[in-house]
Amino acid sequence: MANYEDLSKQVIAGNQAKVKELTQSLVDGGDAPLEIINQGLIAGMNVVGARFKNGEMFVPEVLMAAKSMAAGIEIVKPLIAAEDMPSIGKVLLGTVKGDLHDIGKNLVGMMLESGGFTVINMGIDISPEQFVAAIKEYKPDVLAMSALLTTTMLHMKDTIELMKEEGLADKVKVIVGGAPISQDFADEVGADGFAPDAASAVDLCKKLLS
Ligand code: B1M
Repeated sequence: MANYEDLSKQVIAGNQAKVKELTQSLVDGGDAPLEIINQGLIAGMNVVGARFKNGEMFVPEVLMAAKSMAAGIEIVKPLIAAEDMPSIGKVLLGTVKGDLHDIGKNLVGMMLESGGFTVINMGIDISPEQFVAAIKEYKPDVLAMSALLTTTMLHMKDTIELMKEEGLADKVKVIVGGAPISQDFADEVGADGFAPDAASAVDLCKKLLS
């Protein structure tokens, strides 16, 4: 008989096939979809987040775990009404204008989803105007911007300035991250927070929305 602990362990191990098998077995056994998500899939990902933060797990393993969790969610999702899908907030995510790096940004997105957030991932090379238009369209709780280049990180400031001009700055929390970004830089550009890694980004969003 499959159980939540086994499922969590397979998420942590990044074993997609096993996660699918155990999730399906729990579904067939009549377990509630939200219990499978919260007690099995998300519980496993929470362990991954903590281990990643402590340097006990590394990027490839975290990506495998996140993909495994997503594979489990895919099985359970059709059984849940859209409005019942657990979401603790909506995050609009993108890499800034002129910047094509997306590995870290996607990791942040996966960890946020694993942590219970709804994520709208806009992709790469997103201009301040595109961010602002998407804020108006999707009304997120948090705007999360990633930059990997010292030449592109200044677009974070441009985006925040444009949000201020459009009267959106008080409505949406802004977090920034990426290899060249620091807390000092975040303070300088007027962001609400900085996260050095994907797991910290989840904690930061939870803190900002609490
Ligand atoms: Co580029 N690149 N790259 N590159 N690249 C760097 C960033 C660089 C440091 C390499 C170097 O010179 N040592 C350097 C930047 C120098 C600088 O600006 N100071 C550099 C350069 C110069 C360039 C080009 C200009 C090279 C050229 O063409 N001459 C060019 C620029 C293209 C462009 O963007 N316009 C370029 C291109 C590329 C590739 C396309 C080849 C490829 C990107 C592929 C892709 O992303 N799909 C690439 C790669 C892979 C790298 C390195 C090697 C690795 C980046 C990476 O994915 N790291 C990188 C060197 C390095 O960082 N060691 C480098 C793994 C990833 C998990 O980490 O993205 O830091 P990272 O994300 C972390 C945290 O930063 C944080 O969480 C993640 C971990 O948990 N984080 C956030 C990230 N975003 C966050 C957002 C948050 C919170 C946390 O909240 C919103």
